[in-house]
Amino acid sequence: MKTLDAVVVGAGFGGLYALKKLRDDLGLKVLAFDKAAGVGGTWFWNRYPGAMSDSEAHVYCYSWDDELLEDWKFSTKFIYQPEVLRYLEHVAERYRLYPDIRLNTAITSAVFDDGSGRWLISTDDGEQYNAKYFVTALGLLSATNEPVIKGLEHFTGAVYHTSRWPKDATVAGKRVGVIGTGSSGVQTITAIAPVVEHLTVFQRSAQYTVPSGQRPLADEEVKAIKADYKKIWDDVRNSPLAFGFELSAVPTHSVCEEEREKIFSRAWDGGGGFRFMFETFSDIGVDLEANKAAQDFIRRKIGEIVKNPDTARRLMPTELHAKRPLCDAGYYETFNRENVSLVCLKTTPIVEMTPRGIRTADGTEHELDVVVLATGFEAVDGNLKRLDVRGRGGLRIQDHWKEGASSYLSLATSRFPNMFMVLGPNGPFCNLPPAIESQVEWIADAIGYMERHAVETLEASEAAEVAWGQACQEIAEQTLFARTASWIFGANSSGKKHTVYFYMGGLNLFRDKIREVAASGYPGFDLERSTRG
Ligand code: FAD
Ligand code: NA7
Repeated sequence: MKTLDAVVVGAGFGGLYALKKLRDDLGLKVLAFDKAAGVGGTWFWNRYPGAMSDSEAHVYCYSWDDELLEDWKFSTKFIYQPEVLRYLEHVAERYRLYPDIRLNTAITSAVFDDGSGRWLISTDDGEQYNAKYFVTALGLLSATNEPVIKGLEHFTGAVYHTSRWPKDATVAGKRVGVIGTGSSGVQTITAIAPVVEHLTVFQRSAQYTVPSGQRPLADEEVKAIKADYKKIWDDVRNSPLAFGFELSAVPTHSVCEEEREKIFSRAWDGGGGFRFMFETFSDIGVDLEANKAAQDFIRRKIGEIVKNPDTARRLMPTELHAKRPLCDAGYYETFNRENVSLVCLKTTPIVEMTPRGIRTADGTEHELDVVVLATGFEAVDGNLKRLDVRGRGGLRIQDHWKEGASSYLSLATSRFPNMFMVLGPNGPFCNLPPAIESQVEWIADAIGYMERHAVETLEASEAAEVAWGQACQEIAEQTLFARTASWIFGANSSGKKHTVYFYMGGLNLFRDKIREVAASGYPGFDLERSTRG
């Protein structure tokens, strides 16, 4: 058994920064583990064609080192997967993190030992570690959601989940079926349609998506952003969504119809799903009539773009526009291509997979060479629940969270002392790198405090956890997101509890809250001090 101060799991945005903070700022003996063969997390795994951030490049990065910010070379409005991956590899290289990262190594169990007050951690290569701190940075969109489809094993073609896309996968010239039309599906469909022989899209829910407006950035634009970076990051950290633009303060129906149309059209032409939802008007996410105006605008656009009226109708969502907003590189236009067809699973569900393809309820066998599962993730708590994690008295995390995942401030959960979560349940719903930074910095500060004050264990109290969960629930209920089935509320994968998984009060207020807790000696946490020495 090897002895460490801390174990970090995950080597994406969260894990890399946690390793750096704990090792370099606190001087702890730390190792980070990732089951992936490289660093990058999300951006290591999601290599599907068209994979791209929908946060704008200049705010989809770390902000804690001015030199790193200066060196960050982005040349487009949004960033494609290979570029984000290169960035994170560069970070690992630049801060000499690799020697303390064990790749291709999954943590299989983490058990809190009540006697010693330490975590006993096992890996799939048979090693065991003993550490005071256990920091999870397992990702909130990382545990794949694999649909259960009868006969999947009989299919003789290839099956790829978007987030496990093999490096050598080819779809060019093939008959491809894509199941799922969330962000990953929309990006994949739009990217592969021009190169495949035939594309069949299996749509469960029609989607609201707007153009991304992806474009190259001129050198001058990048220079101007960099010159203004201090203010940009101050604004990001002090804004609810942290996406680097100002949220509208104008209610949808405070302007006349003509003006409304103009504002929506400008946002459509400028691009960006979050901008369309939050920069146009202040109430699309909370007011039914406002939401309907946004829905109607997008439905009208679908009607204008898609030439076949029946296809257009089937692509038009009828639900609220209140899932994570999507943006695309010509998604609706894709359905004007002769080699693309649309199957609506609500009217003709998949019955089974056959050796040759997918059979739907109308009896059609859709012959395919490749099936792409763009079916998303068991979001937020998926990876933690797939691990054997046990807290005080051997309590399994699965049992602790049987009524739904919970946390205090998304950072910790009761009965799991010294376990800190980056992007744990009920964390801020926003552009994620600034949320990750805020959380990692809080965790490092808390651990630093423990080290300085001889605190053996820091543990969220049950009461604080319950109160935080209720606060998150109350805030979420004021939004329309709570009334729409999506991964944000755990409604996308079977067997998952539909409940609140995010703090929708904004990153700015979240940061205020966690700062205040740290500054006032960690109320809501039980601290056990050392009786030794
Ligand atoms: P991840 O990057 O998910 O890293 C978690 C790591 O934990 C993984 O590498 C995984 O292999 C590892 N791991 C899990 N279990 C174990 C185990 N048992 N043992 C060892 N290792 C383990 N967010 C935004 O804010 N803006 C965007 O534009 C955006 N675009 C996205 C696009 C896609 C396609 C996806 C899937 C997500 C996107 N996200 C976006 C969310 C994205 O996940 C976060 O922005 C961020 O990358 C999360 O970093 P992380 O370090 O917390 O987790
Ligand atoms: P999402 O947004 O969860 O989308 C998954 C899609 O797959 C969505 O259209 C689902 O339909 C569909 N789905 C899920 N399960 C099934 C089954 N069993 N059968 C048919 N269709 C299914 O995941 P993404 O990967 O696209 O995006 C996740 C986030 O990553 C995204 O928001 C970005 O932040 C990056 P549904 O709409 O639920 O009816």
